[in-house]
Amino acid sequence: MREKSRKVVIALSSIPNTGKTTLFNLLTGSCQTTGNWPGVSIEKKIGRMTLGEYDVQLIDLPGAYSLSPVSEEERVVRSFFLRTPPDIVLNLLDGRNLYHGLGLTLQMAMSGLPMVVAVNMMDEVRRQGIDLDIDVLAEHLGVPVVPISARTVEGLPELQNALYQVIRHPVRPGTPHISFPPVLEEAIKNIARKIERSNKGQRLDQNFLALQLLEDARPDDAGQDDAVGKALQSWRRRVE
Ligand SMILES: Nc1nc2c(ncn2[C@@H]2O[C@H](COP(=O)(O)OP(=O)(O)OP(=O)(O)O)[C@@H](O)[C@H]2O)c(=O)[nH]1
Ligand SMILES: [Mg+2]
Repeated sequence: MREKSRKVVIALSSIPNTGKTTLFNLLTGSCQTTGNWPGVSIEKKIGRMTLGEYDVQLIDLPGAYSLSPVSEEERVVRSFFLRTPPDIVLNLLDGRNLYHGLGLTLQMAMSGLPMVVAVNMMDEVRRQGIDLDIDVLAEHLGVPVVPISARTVEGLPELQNALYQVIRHPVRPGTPHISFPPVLEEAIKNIARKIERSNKGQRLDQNFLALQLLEDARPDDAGQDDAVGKALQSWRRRVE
């Protein structure tokens, strides 16, 4: 963590329509700037907030179902994570339909970045009599999970406290291992090694970054060097 300046970047990420912007407004109040993401007409919102002694920059990402880019929003989110990984991910789930968002949550966990999960819409969850086991979710994901309602402000101090604790003690989520066909496993291992040597892996899990780069057609996506680019090209041919 950036101890000296005590500046921390937290990215707010989820599938569309889970309440990111509502929560973002709640957390950052009037300390916001808006612009556009590079090259697209999608709004970029950055806000400031204080957590204890930390000066936090909160980034409100567009909604994305996964990091495999299908929509323009997903391309923005993917490029953000690969090029400028934040210190912490605040992943939001809609408590009325948890499973819908868990695919992205899993990818976020695989990124290796420290993460806090907030289960939003708890007012509706309660009204509809939905039974959620937050502890089981936290146990499976290996990260703090906080039930909140961005509408009624329920759970806000608990969420702020969870974020503060993760800033102070950034635990990487236990990156879940997903088995791929042997050729893909080999490709990931090989590319991850090249990334490690090039020192451009930053805070991201190298296997995660290798898989992401392998998946996308543009090898220059994360500003990788030549050796990584070449490995990507040849492995992509073999995998295909
Ligand atoms: N009942 C209830 N509604 C909420 C809550 N949080 C947000 N909403 C509503 O959910 C809708 C979507 O909220 P947004 O904040 O725009 O969601 P978002 O994740 O930013 O959406 P995208 O940017 O399109 O991905 C809005 O109508 C909000 O008022 C909540 O805790 N409870
Ligand atoms: Mg939004």
